[in-house]
Amino acid sequence: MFSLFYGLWKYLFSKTEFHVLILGIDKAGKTTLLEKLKSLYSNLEGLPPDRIVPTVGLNIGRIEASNAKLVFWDLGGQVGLRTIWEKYYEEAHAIIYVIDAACPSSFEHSKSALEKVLRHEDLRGAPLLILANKQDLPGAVSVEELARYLDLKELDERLYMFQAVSAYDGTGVKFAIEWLVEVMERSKRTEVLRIRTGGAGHV
Ligand SMILES: Nc1nc2c(ncn2[C@@H]2O[C@H](COP(=O)(O)OP(=O)(O)OP(=O)(O)O)[C@@H](O)[C@H]2O)c(=O)[nH]1
Ligand SMILES: [Mg+2]
Repeated sequence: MFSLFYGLWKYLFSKTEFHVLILGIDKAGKTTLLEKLKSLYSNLEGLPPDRIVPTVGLNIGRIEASNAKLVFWDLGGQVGLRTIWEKYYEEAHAIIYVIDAACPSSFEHSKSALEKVLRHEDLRGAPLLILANKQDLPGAVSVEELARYLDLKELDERLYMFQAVSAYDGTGVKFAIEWLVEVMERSKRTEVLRIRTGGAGHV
């Protein structure tokens, strides 16, 4: 009887905590996305876009979505700041890679930065969500076009998805997060991190 109660209690109250890295080159829209996530999923009002400045350190956001606790780590995308990204790789369950879909001149740069991320050993098996951001702008390319352009070879057996979003108005964001939670819950990497930290519900 006790174990039944305990099982129920665990089911209701212990939610896995997932660490999600938000990466991408500068001005892709990472912090705007983080603030939108806070507005969409918590009763905190995220910062409005006109108050967001380029990120130098780290912004952290915590939300609950699809019955899971998510901790987002949003890092600065300027060239000189990207060496900091690696420090967070080992503990990340998944990666959100944000691309300014309305700025084709930045695609090459974005592609090479992403390829470097995907080659890193510490991110092996981490699910990848690639966001074609700024869909509210008239010149934004579709996910199909972006995927064709990126032509990624490093994906191996990684779970990944392209999704069109606007961090401004929130289009596509909830769908993308639902997918992310679902794949993190069944990814081998989550299991590996859980074993490494010796946690049951908490990773
Ligand atoms: N129209 C439009 N503009 C956006 C969107 N997302 C971000 N922006 C704008 O793009 C610019 C850069 O946004 P940030 O969120 O600061 O970009 P970032 O990726 O965090 O940049 P770093 O912190 O320098 O790495 C800002 O002027 C934002 O208002 C979007 O979905 N639509
Ligand atoms: Mg930023």
